[in-house]
Amino acid sequence: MGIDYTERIPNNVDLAEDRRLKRALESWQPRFLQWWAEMGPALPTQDVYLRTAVAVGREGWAHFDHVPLPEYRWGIFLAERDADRRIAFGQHKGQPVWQQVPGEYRADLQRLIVIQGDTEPASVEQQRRLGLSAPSLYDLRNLFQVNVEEGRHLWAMVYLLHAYFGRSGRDEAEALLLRNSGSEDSPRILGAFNEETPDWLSFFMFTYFTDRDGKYQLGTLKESAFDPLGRTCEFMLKEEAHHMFVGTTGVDRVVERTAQLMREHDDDDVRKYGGIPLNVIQKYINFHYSVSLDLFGGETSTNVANYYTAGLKGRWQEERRKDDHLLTEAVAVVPRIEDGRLAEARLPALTALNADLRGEYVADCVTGVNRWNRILGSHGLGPVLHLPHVGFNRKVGTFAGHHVSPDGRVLAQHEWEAAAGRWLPTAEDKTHVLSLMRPVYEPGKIAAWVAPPRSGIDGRPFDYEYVHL
Ligand code: BYC
Ligand code: FE
Ligand code: FE
Repeated sequence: MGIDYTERIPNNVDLAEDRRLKRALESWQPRFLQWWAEMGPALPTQDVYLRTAVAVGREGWAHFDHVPLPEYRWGIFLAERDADRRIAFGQHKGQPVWQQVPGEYRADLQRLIVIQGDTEPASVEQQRRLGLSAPSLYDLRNLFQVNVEEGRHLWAMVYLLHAYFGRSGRDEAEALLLRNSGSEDSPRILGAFNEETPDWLSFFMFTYFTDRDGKYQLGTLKESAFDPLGRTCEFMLKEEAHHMFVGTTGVDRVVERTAQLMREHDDDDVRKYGGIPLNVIQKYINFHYSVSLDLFGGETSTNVANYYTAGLKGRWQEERRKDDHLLTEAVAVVPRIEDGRLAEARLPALTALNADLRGEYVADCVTGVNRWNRILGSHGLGPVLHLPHVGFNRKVGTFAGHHVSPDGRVLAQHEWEAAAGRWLPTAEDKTHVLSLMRPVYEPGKIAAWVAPPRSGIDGRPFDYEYVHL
């Protein structure tokens, strides 16, 4: 089905056929736009070179053009329906997927959708001020592209809430605009989404590590027996690939620039040459990785076991797994702390599914670190960058309340306090990084702390006017 752009809300869900739903969403739309005006990008711009979805299939799904940000066509785009699709796991395995929400799973499904929906506008709020210090027009454009798509991901969840959850769904859709990142009274739901993203190194780390949690969570919701959720997540994942790209290549370019400066001056402390030292990059990795690990929930969780058995949330690449997809007998090994030491526990695999997904995520994160070390290697440096132990700096799950060093030793409180500044960004590190954040808005120019990208967007050169201020 094509996307209907003649409607006030572009969509491929036949919104025109459902007047009540259309009216409800059209009354939410101005509230969304008001939220965008108040909490979205703080830098005023004329227009931005953005991609907009024009189809949901494999080929040529996006169209690029200069668009004034508030006129971006946020819409509702679900991946194509597969009429033969069957539930791939859990107690309803083999049955046709659901086009409606079964009464007994209503509360759980709504909760998953609300948690997913809450993260999307949260990230826009966190990134609100970054436009004021963009290192280039190319980067500024990528920031705004990520922002409009996170806004669209909010639309994706709000559509489900309005279309399938009645009154309480509409109330939750309203509440998604009322909680705010970092707010004292009504914060966002998950920890990482109340942290600050005050500088561009944080932004690149966030899009690498935290958007990547999004990729894995969406991957599990894509498997859902509730077909509209599965289809909406499938299309979101397509957009998500660009967010991963921004993070991966963003950190690449910081590492590249740091390596150049280290070689040029034969000095590790590149601060005096306007760069970001490797040990500071490592601390930012440690921070963003550990808060993102918290997003997977506890290593043992009855919530996740129930979601799986009910068919609401599957595993990463569920259909490629070679087991019974029920996990009633299976056992998994998860880390834990026992008598002040790291140990392992054997548990029913069903209750360990958060740890299973986290394992997939960690393996993916390793590829980024390898890549950054290869960049260092090409300058005759390193490898020095690494991921800290999964127990490092954790607030959720088995490691919460313990102190674990990056190399995996359980520490006493005083040992942690004495060493934390070597592992996590200090006030001094943050001040230095912030001091480098001065906007560069001239086409083809770039800030001194980051290397230019290898190529532009949509075949355009780096010096293209991606944003008109
Ligand atoms: N912060 O049973 P447990 C994205 C709560 S990112 C605060 O282990 P469960 C994006 C938990 O809710 C992807 N609270 O948790 C990225 C539970 O509360 P209750 C977002 C937390 O349910 C970048 C209690 O602690 N999508 O898309 O197994 C930019 C016990 O926990 C946290 C999803 O997360 C935390 N970090 O798993 C833009 C998918 N962690 O029940 C967008 C939907 C746990 O005691 N969510 N708690 O009140 C889920 O699948 C699950 O809710 C979670 C938690 C994986 C988050
Ligand atoms: Fe998203
Ligand atoms: Fe994203």
